[in-house]
Amino acid sequence: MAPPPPLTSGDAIPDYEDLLRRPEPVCGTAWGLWGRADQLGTLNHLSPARVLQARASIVLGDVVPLNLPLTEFEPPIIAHRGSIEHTVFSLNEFHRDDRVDSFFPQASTQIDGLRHFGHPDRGFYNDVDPAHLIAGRPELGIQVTAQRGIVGRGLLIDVCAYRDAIDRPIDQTRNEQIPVADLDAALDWQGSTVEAGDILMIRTGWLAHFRNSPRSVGPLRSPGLRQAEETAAWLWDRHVSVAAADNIALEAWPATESTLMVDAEASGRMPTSSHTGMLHRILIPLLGLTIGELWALDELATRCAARGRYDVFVTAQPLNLLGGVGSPANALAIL
Ligand code: UVW
Repeated sequence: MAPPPPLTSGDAIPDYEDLLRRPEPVCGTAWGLWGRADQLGTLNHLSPARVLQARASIVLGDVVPLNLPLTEFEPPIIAHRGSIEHTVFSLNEFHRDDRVDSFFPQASTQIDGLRHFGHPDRGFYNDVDPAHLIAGRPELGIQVTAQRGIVGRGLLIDVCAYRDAIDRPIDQTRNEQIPVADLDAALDWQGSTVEAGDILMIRTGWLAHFRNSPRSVGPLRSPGLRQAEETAAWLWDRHVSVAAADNIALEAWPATESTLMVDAEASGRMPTSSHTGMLHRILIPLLGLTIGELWALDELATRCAARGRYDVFVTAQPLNLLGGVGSPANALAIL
């Protein structure tokens, strides 16, 4: 069956239930909605009109960087990511240059591009051939995001402060699943509404907890979004352009409480792994959602609470690395 024509401006974006009613091979996906060759996914929500509207979120002119140091996690929190080796050298006494080796772009505050995850049953965003997802090729590379730039209205959802306020603090020591009902309740509590195109920043409080606790020897755990289709639907139906959080994986980590299954693993065709049950597998490849992890949101939360509003102007500029998978976020909020 021929895929449906791409959306034109003025077309309504189908809601998540409509995506589930799309015909195969695009059932449950956003593939083709913005064209068969689209590489931006939900970043398409960041229209020039929305960037202009986002100016209304700048009230004070204060700038709050949202990035941890590149060397924040030493030793690395994810075992397959190493530590930066930074060398400063000079050609003469009055010159300095430098070099970074062993650089893992997702080792600290990061943006995950659309190459990062495929869905084991469905594939990568817009059915891009996985054989093309290699260094030096452009398909779904982070350079697409870099060349577009992420600019728009940001909205902090301080679910940590909300849960503290209702005397039901998030358990930072385990992979507590945060349901969308808590996001809605936090939004009500702080007096905010998600607008189409928002760059969502969800503060779980995990980062502050991790930075203030002695490094434990047990498995790494953090609270985060619940691994459920309901979470994907919530983000999609609000036309969120980017979903970022101050935790390890945006979603709860590890995904051991997940109910999400894929046929490839259920049938034994693919072994289970630490990716089993991850919400990443829906958000990135099926919906084309760019996600952010380990964003430094504590200072922003303090400023937003003092200002009495949680919408800000956000820019994020990933590295223009051809074929890159992820990147330091280089994100700023302007209040
Ligand atoms: C984890 O591996 C926990 O997440 P990501 O690869 O998106 O950083």
